[in-house]
Formats: sequence, C-alpha cells, structure tokens
Amino acid sequence: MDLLKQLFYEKSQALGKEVKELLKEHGDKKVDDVVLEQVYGGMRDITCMIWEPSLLDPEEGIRFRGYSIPELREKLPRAPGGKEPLPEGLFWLMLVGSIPNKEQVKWLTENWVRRSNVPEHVFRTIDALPLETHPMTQLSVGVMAMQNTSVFAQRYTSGMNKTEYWDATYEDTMNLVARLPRLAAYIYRRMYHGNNQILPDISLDWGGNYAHMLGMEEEGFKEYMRLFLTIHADHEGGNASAHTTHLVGSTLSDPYLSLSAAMNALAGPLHGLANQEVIRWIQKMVDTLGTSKPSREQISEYVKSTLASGRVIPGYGHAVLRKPDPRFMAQRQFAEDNVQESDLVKIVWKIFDVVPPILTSLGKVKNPWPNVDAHSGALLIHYGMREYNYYTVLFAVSRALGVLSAQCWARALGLPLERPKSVTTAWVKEYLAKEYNVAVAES
Ligand code: CMX
Repeated sequence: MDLLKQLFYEKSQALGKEVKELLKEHGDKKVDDVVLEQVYGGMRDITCMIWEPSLLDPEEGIRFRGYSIPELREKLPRAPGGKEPLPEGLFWLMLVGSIPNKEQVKWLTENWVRRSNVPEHVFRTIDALPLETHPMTQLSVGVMAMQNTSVFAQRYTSGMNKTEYWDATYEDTMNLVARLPRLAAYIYRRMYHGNNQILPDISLDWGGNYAHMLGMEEEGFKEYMRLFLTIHADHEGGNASAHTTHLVGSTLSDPYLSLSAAMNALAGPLHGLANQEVIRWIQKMVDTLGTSKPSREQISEYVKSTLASGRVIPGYGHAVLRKPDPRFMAQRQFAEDNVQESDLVKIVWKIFDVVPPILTSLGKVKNPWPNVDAHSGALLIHYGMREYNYYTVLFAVSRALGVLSAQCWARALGLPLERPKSVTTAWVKEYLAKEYNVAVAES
C-alpha cells in the first residue's frame, strides 16, 4: 500500500469509529431547523451533509482542514523558486488532514506522473465531437470515456466487499486526477491551436505540467496556475459541483461517473461558467463604450443597463459568502504583486468599487461582493490565454481535487445513498393548515 493510501486508511478508520460512537450517543440530537423559505429557496443553509475536506464561513470564507487561503499560501510546499502553493499539497491536506512536507509532495507529483497516461480511445472520442462543442462538454465526455478503466466499477462487478470501497475509490481518484491535465490540455490545443498537441514534461509539477501542455511556458502563468488550481479546489459540500459528486457517488456510481456529472453542474452560468461570463461581459462593455479604460461612471451606467435587462452581474454574489471572497482577494494580491500594466485588471478593480453599492441598492441581493470568478479572466488574458470559453475547464481540473478527495471520505465512512424528502405545494398548504391553523388562499 502506498504511503498516502496507508495514511488515509488509518485516518479514515479512526474517524469512522468516532462517527459510529457519535451517532450511537447523539444520533437523535437536533442540528438544524428548516423554514418553508429554505424548502422553496434552494435549500440554503440547511445542515444536512458531511464533507470532510473544507468548511465555508459566510464572513471569513473557505478553510481547508482549518487553514485559510493566506495560511495555505504561506505553509504549503512550493515549486523550486516559486511563491505559490503546489495544488498537490492541498490535495494531500484535504485527503488526510495534515500539511505535507516537500518530500511527500514530490512523491505525490511523481505518483501522479506514473498514473497520468490517458487511454488513446479517449482522444478519439473527443475527436468525434464537433470542434465548436463547448470545452466543458468535451471535458465531461472525456471523463466519461475513461470510465471503462474504473477500478471501482470493475471490482464492484467482481463482488467487492463494502469494506474495500474506499480503496477502489482512492485508486480511481488518484488515476483520474493524474490524467485530467492531459485530457484538459488536449481539448484546449485541439480547439484553439489546430490540434498541435504538446506532450507532458514529467519533470514538472502537476500544475506546471498542465500549463506546459496548454502551451503556456511563462513562469508567471505557471505560478498563477498553481495558485488558481489551489484556490478553486473546494468550497465545502453544498455547492452544485460538490453536491453533485456527492449525490451521484452515493449511488455507488464510480468517481468517473460522479466527476463527469459534477462537471455538468460546474458548466452552469450561476456556478463555474461565471468565470467565462465575467470576461464576456467586460469585453462587451469595452466594445459598447468604445474604450479599454472606462471611468467608474461609465462602468456604473453599464452595470445598471445589465440589471435593467434582467441579467445578473457575473462574478458577484454568493449563496453562502457575505464578504469579498478570499479567493478573489488572493488573485487581486497576485495581480498587485505580478502584473504591472493591464487595462483589464484595472477594470476588474474598478468594477469592485462600483458594483457592490449598486447591488446593495437593489435591496434583495444578500451578498454584493465579488466571488472567485470575478478576477480570474483578467489574469488569464494578461498571460495570453484569451479563449474565455475554456476558463471553466481550468476551474474543473482544480475542483476535481476537492470533490474526489471528499468521495474517498464518503466511501470510507460508508455514507449511504442520499435521498432527501420532497413535497408538493398541496402538501405544504395542508401542513400549514394542520400545524399552524393557516388557511392558504387558492389561486
Ligand atoms: N447580479 C444581479 N442580481 C443578483 C446577483 C448579481 N450578481 N446576485 C444575486 N442577485 C439577485 C438574485 O438573482 C435574486 O434575484 P430574484 O429574487 O429576483 O430572483 C436576489 O438577488 C437574491 O439572490 P441571493 O439570495 O443574494 O443569491 P442566491 O443565493 O440566490 O444566488 C448566485 C447566488 C451566485 C447564483 C448569484 O449571486 C448570482 O447569480 N451571481 C452571478 C453569477 C455568479 O457569479 N456565479 C458564480 C458563483 C461562484 C461559483 O459558484 O463559481
């Protein structure tokens, strides 16, 4: 058994025992109350799921196993000469709960290199899709095409004991994470560089090699990728891509099926696709205003016209956060430290001044602040990646780290099939009448 797997086995066995005791002693204790608004309102804030890798605080933002993003930027191992954390380190932390040392991260990078071969039929499957197919669709199809290699699915068919689910999930997770950059880079080079593919450089770390296969050799971009792939990795379990992974995995669909489903959730404009939408929206603004240096007043008018046409301001607002997203602030700091001159970055910062008061004035937006997607496009364009339809794929490669490490935990803890209760509006009316003596008018 490899050293990370051994560590995960020990940690998950120990927590599994603790959870059993916890449930035996306290299983009937209340942890939440639910009001009707939440039932109709996308289940906001209902505590109903276990997710070990990270926890989101509305005011403070995300913590991965207790560590904030600024702490991770300081404590996680870095590439030689680099300043940003290696995403491998975050995966280790999310999986086993401790910050790895340099040697452990080196081992993980090398282990993923050994597992990174993408079967040839996956490329042929991608090649069969029309070139204009959205890159997120291509990614999802590519992950599905690899499903025939699932260790979990094969072992389940041969009668795997349920005490071994965690083991097969770990193997699939490691293989899938190792292969994703190659698949994702293949899609990019196929779509935007005449299918001129770049082979992996196995001397590089996971994120650095992904940048290399994209054709982005500048060290600044590689560093940004390491930061990007770290901060997008997880946002506790309730967000749509994480929850989809959790739900699909709970049927014992293997990690390939679960991750592909999660990618489809991430591809929605209210979730991960927002990073492409931000740049599309800014570029339309620049074209409409006829200037790459719009004033705050011009931006303000443009924001109001977007709202008046019944659309959202992409990159702003959040279902849980109530403060500027620390993932936005980390990228802003990265830009301050590394980008001397960029009109687009300056626009992003001006939007940060202009949008929150306008959203607040609407009186209904619970969080007027920027989220993770508000900044990434401006930095990607600064480094020369202009194809914004691709941006969500970068998010997806990172998100796999969090949701798959959580899937290892779900199978190790033996979490069951997810099956919440739904009701009809007729049921709601009857309930209100019976429990609260409220007569609800017929429409
Ligand atoms: N622009 C305009 N209106 C917004 C808004 C925004 N950025 N954010 C919220 N609102 C509106 C909602 O559409 C809703 O309006 P209605 O009552 O008319 O339907 C109202 O404000 C209340 O919404 P909320 O409770 O504040 O926010 P939700 O939890 O319902 O939605 C989110 C959260 C992210 C979907 C929403 O803020 C949004 O649409 N933002 C823009 C898209 C975006 O950036 N998504 C990326 C999120 C991060 C990620 O997952 O990657």
